[in-house]
Amino acid sequence: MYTQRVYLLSLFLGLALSATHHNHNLGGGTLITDIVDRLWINADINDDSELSEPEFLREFIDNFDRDGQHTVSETEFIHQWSHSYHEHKDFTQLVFQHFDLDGDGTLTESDLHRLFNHMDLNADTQISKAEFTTMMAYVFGRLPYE
Ligand SMILES: [Ca+2]
Ligand SMILES: [Ca+2]
Ligand SMILES: [Ca+2]
Repeated sequence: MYTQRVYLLSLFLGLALSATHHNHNLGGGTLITDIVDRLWINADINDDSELSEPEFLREFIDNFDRDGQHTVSETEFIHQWSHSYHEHKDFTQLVFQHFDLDGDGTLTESDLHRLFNHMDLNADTQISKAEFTTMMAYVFGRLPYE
């Protein structure tokens, strides 16, 4: 009886672990969809379930920029992102590298303008939750498995 219970428990844990992998779990029960939900609450100022470019710039430049230079360093980004969304540092670094399109180590309006157009898959000048989730899942897919 005891052996059977241990067997069932390990079977359950094995299933739970493989399920979390498929659900893009980032530790502490955080899923990409949770991050996008939280981001929307912060960034979607007019509450229309879409991110306009001004909303997007406001969220990632004004909100992340701590020294008022209107640019965001990797340190500022990791600090604010882990504070607002989750603390998986490897993933946060990949998100930063994905956002920093010209690869100079700083996020500027020019990076985010280009990123916005990349993410806007249906070219309606708005980022939907689905478009944002697609981008996040793409970045997550680049995370090396531990
Ligand atoms: Ca909006
Ligand atoms: Ca840059
Ligand atoms: Ca769109």
